Amino acid sequence: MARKKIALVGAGQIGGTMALVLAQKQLGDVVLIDIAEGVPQGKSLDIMEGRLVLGSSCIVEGSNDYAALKGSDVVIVTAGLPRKPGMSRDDLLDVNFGIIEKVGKAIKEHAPNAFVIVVTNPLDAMVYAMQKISGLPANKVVGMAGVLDSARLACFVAMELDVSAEDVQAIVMGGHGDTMVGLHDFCSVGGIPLPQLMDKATFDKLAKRTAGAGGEIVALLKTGSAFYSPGVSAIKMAEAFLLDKKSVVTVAASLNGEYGVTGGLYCGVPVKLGANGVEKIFQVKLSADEQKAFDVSVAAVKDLVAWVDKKMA
Ligand code: A3D
Repeated sequence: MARKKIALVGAGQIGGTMALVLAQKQLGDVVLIDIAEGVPQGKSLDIMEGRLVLGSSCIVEGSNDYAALKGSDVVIVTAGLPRKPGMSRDDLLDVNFGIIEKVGKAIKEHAPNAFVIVVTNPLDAMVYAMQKISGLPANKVVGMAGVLDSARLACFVAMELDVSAEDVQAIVMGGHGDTMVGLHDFCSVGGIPLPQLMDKATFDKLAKRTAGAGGEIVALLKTGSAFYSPGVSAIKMAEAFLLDKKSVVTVAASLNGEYGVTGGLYCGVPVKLGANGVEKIFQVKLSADEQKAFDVSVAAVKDLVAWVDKKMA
């Protein structure tokens, strides 16, 4: 059986990280695509030359031509500008929409059967635009944010309790912005419900840090945003699709009535990811306060999507 093909559109910090991790995991052959001449070629050649040491036989190529998308099973899109200190994700809306428009048209032309994972910010609005522009079915177009936001919350819970991060289950729903909602009752540590180990006030502090975690890293790096953890989070989603894992993860998915959200608006909710993309959206029972916080988060996404709809009209 031929190897799977994974296209990474955007060969910057996240794209380069993902190419290396994909080669290590040998999930398929990789093509890095970017408008910057030489960058995708240079990064792919660098990884190719490390394959003996990595113990990998994957082919990693670089291109400046969207036609290289042809035959891709998975496309992960990070093309776009990252934040600089003081910027919110929403400040990227105008410039990154123009980029998603070009990439979405290219996916429609060259890779209409792919599973598409959008990482470009502002995430929920960009994945919504991608689905509309590419015309791909909504179950095959998702946004990466919940996997990362949940991993960040799990990290902070693990640090607070001095336990292994891999034993913490956490869930963050809503839009990928300051209004994202961490769910105390849905977290657990080695199977123990978190409320038995941590009071709500402490949890709320960690959930607040999670909502600002991207900005915390931007302020430290000064020249860009987080890339290692976003990269591995997107790969987890690609892996769920490629290996038909039926993984239960939080992703930005198209909602049509779930949680009272309509119109194909994208927002972070728990789903089952497998060979058919989003195979199920889980509708968990939220408390009145959680639902209220989720609604506020959805309203923030709606504002951005209204801008996108106007641009596409
Ligand atoms: P960066 O290292 O700047 O890489 C972006 C790459 O996109 C650059 O190499 C550009 O040349 C390339 N590019 C620009 N326009 C095009 C185009 N039309 N076609 C192809 N390539 C193009 O950024 P990064 O990798 O650090 O971040 C990429 C995006 O991910 C940004 O929008 C970030 O805000 C976003 N991001 C999202 C999360 C989430 O959790 C959702 C986390 C971190 C970063």
